[in-house]
Amino acid sequence: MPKPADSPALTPLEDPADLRVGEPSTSAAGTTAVLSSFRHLLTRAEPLRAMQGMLGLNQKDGFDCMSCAWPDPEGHRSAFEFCENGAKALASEITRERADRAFFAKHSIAELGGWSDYELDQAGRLTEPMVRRAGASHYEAIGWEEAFALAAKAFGGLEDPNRAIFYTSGRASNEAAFLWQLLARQFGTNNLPDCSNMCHESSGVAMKESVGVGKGTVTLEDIHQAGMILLMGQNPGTNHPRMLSALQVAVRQGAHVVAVNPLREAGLLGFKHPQEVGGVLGQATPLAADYLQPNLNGDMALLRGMAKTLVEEGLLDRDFIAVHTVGFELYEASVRSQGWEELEALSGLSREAMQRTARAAGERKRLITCWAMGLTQHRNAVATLREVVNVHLLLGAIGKPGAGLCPVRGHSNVQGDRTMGIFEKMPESFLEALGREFGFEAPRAHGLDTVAAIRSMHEAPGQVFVALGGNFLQAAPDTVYTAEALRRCGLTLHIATKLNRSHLVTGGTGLILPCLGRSEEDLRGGVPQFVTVEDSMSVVHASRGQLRPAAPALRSETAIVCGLAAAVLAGRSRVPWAVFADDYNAVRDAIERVLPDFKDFNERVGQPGGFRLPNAAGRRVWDTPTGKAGFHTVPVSAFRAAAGHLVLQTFRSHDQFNTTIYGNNDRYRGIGQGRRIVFMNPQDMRDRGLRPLQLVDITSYWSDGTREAAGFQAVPYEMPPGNCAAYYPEANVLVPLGSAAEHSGTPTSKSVEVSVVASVGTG
Ligand SMILES: Nc1nc2c(c(=O)[nH]1)N[C@H]1C(S)=C(S)[C@@H](COP(=O)(O)OP(=O)(O)OC[C@H]3O[C@@H](n4cnc5c(=O)[nH]c(N)nc54)[C@H](O)[C@@H]3O)O[C@H]1N2
Ligand SMILES: Nc1nc2c(c(=O)[nH]1)N[C@H]1C(S)=C(S)[C@@H](COP(=O)(O)OP(=O)(O)OC[C@H]3O[C@@H](n4cnc5c(=O)[nH]c(N)nc54)[C@H](O)[C@@H]3O)O[C@H]1N2
Ligand SMILES: [Mo]
Repeated sequence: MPKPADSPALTPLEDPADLRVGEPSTSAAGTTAVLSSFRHLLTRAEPLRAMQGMLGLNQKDGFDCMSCAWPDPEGHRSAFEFCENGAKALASEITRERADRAFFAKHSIAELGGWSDYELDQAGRLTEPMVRRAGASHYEAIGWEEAFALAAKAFGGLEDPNRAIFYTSGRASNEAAFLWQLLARQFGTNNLPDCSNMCHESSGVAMKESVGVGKGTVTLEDIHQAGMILLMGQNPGTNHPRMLSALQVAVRQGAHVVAVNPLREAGLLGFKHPQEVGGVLGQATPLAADYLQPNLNGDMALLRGMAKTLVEEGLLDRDFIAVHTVGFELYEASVRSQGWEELEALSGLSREAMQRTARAAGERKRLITCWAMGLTQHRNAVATLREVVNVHLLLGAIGKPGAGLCPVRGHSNVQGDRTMGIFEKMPESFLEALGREFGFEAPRAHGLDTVAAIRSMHEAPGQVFVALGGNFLQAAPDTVYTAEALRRCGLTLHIATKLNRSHLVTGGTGLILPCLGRSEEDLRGGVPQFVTVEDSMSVVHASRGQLRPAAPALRSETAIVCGLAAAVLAGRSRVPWAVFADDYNAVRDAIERVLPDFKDFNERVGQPGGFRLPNAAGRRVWDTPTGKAGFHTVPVSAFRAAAGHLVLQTFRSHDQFNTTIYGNNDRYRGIGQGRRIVFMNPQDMRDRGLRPLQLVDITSYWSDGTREAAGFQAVPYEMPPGNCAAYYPEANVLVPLGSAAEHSGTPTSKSVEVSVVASVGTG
């Protein structure tokens, strides 16, 4: 039976009787997706608002979809340029429900802790600043100026600026993010952990070292023209649905699509275009012509097997290798001497499958590899991604039409936030330019990333944690430890649109500052302002909110950051915070002076569709110490669990955006009304004597000890033996804080060693 969790930090249990399990789908989208879009919008928002919102989403004069970072098409855009999950994100933002002062007076923090994440989201939009004063059981309303003063007092009490932590989630606009990092650095710290630390950090590190840029090198046009597309560790049907239309175009123009995923995900198998007659009639365009199901973290071995085949069969672009690369001889020798048996054992794939994939790429040459969290959240993620690059270098498949590297970003502006300086170790050139523009000395010592910030808050009590968006508690690994870290802070402050569990685990004082959402009109002194974002393919464009704000007291993120900065830095700053709060053109002018790639920013971003930032690797210019692209030679590896244990990945259902839960279904995987699920190979279940839907307890193992999660149900699902999967954030209690990717520090959310046993008493 469901009972409140013993701590507000933990997600409550579910009633196991609710869970429904059916057959997984073999294609994504179609009319069911359209109906689901309308259902979410119309049940949650006023009909007129829903219609206005849908018409503004992703239009050139409208606002950027808040769901993912997939780019918008350049030419014609249909009147409904969004997907089912974009519609759910919009519905969650424009909901008619309000979490106002009456709501917080009625429900104590302890009571709210017993609510599910779904219920917390259903509470609706925040309407005015709220404070939880030390020892209080409830949040109460507080004025903006008083809230800023309270925050300023907490900052003022810190003995060292490095006791302040400025977290950023990737939905923040360029303008808000730029001012946020400026506030942090003027306060005196580079402590700017962000969601990227838990997301594509490994991609950035690997690509920067190998090819000199940390961003994807392809455009949407390249995807359309590709000869082969390798989709690795990604579930676009759920997480980047608009990508499916691009893949459909590519397939129709002859691209060979190969999916690499331990699970057979619907959106990789086929696509029913909801705006095409065939799609509406239920005809799916098959996407993946070949589907490889490796072990979790078996990808590096697969890629090494591909490289071995390319080298041994001479399927190489020798001119490219000679002109553009270093390190080929060493790499070549290493892959030649590599044995197939080890590659088969680590990947879980046959030698034949690896060779087949390599030959397909070798014949076509124009290879694009797309990837997301399935590659980035492992111990050897950086090495795996450098292996992706190795394969591309062998083929010369970078910096030419229809070929290149495509890390598919998550949050709609996570890439832009990095460009704006949200990074704990920005390069000297940026810090120097920032200091010059604003007349101060930016701190140079590297700051804390997400994992280091959690440790720091845990070890040294009394710190100040402030967050520009996001849900730090639920996004971070090891929920129990992270909750304790937050509780030990003097102040926790969240700039947010919606209530979430992070707001329920506060430091001595807790503040929630409510902001406008992307869809909402942002008037400053009567003048409408717009913000800018950068998509996964480096296109910077404007986003103009159009709807009436959810409540009159809401302020824009940009204005809140300015208000906070003015209070915290008081007389110490020469930045015109009040001017910036009311004139985002002035912010963009300052950005232009700090970042050379943003020349004529206001003018260029005013053009429909915006502009693309330069990408050196995309032009075969290598911004590396050697001036060349580098082969990277390290021994092949894969994460393995001890005998009797399994490797667990934590992933997303179809009804969530990260920690925001829109519903309890996962339609494409055939799941209804349940999230506390562990998907297991049927034989692994039999070996443990587990019946379908049986209640189980999961224990995770790491060198620092074990962690437990109770009240999960085992669901048989086709995947290689030895692997299993559970939803994020429910399973985050199991992810060890100490287990982070080498060189990037990303928590290894896709390789957690676990044991799964029947719950006591449920035999
Ligand atoms: N609707 C919706 N859209 C979103 C999000 C959302 O939550 N909801 N989140 C956004 C964000 S921030 C991000 S980062 C992206 C996330 O987008 P994804 O990376 O697609 O998200 P995950 O659900 O984590 O899916 C990981 C996929 O990789 C596979 N996988 C896991 N481990 C491995 C592995 O070792 N090897 C291989 N080959 N495959 C593996 C899983 O089976 C799963 O299909 O989506 C963004 N868009
Ligand atoms: N186990 C496990 N953990 C993971 C992952 C995983 O795959 N497995 N994935 C990781 C990844 S890829 C990511 S990106 C992180 C995500 O980590 P975060 O970015 O911290 O989390 P979100 O769930 O995206 O944040 C949702 C909250 O953002 C706020 N919000 C929404 N819109 C706005 C807005 O417009 N402005 C402001 N200021 N606030 C807004 C709302 O209050 C909402 O509750 O989680 C990581 N954690
Ligand atoms: Mo992400």
